[in-house]
Amino acid sequence: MTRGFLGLGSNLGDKRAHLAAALEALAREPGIELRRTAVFYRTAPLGGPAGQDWYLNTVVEIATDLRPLAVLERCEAIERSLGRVRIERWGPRTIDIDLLWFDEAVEATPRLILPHPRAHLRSFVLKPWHELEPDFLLLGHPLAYWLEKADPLGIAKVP
Ligand code: A4P
Ligand code: MG
Repeated sequence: MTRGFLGLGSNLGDKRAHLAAALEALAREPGIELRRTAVFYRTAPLGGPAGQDWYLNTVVEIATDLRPLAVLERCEAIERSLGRVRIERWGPRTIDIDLLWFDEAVEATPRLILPHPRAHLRSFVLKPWHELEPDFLLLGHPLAYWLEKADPLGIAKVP
């Protein structure tokens, strides 16, 4: 089994419900074992259109025998299934699922880059990830090292 981490984010509508639905879908997904979920963080939007709403972000640990590209495809299918139900046309996305890191996997195609090229720069990823696994080494450094250098975005744990 390969171990991996996924980052989830929602900034439209009932964000908590979208994250919960995505987590349920991941847990149901054949071939993917959802192991641990960090708490949800309310985070200030990084980039994107001005006036964009705040995000709810979290990170999960999974175990799988699927290849990373297959996991990406499953995650995209989950994004689509959630979006189809309730998204406005052309509106911001209800759920974004990023592959952050997979055991030893290094990929660099336009379709999939691993480890995720921006994960180490983003406190909305690093904070929940650090909570799940404080000793994890990303690109040779502990998450706390990256967290110190990351964007100083407003971030608050959601009770
Ligand atoms: N792709 C390549 N590597 C990966 C990977 N490791 N995981 C490709 C997921 N996708 C990967 O992604 C665009 C393309 O990246 C896909 O075709 C995929 O094959 P997308 O999810 O369709 O689009 P996106 O997420 O809007 O674009 P992008 O550039 O990935 O944006 P980010 O970096 O994900 O940023 N602020 C806060 N506070 N919280 C957030 O969650 N998220 C974003 C989106 C911006 N600001 C945010 C947050
Ligand atoms: Mg993305």
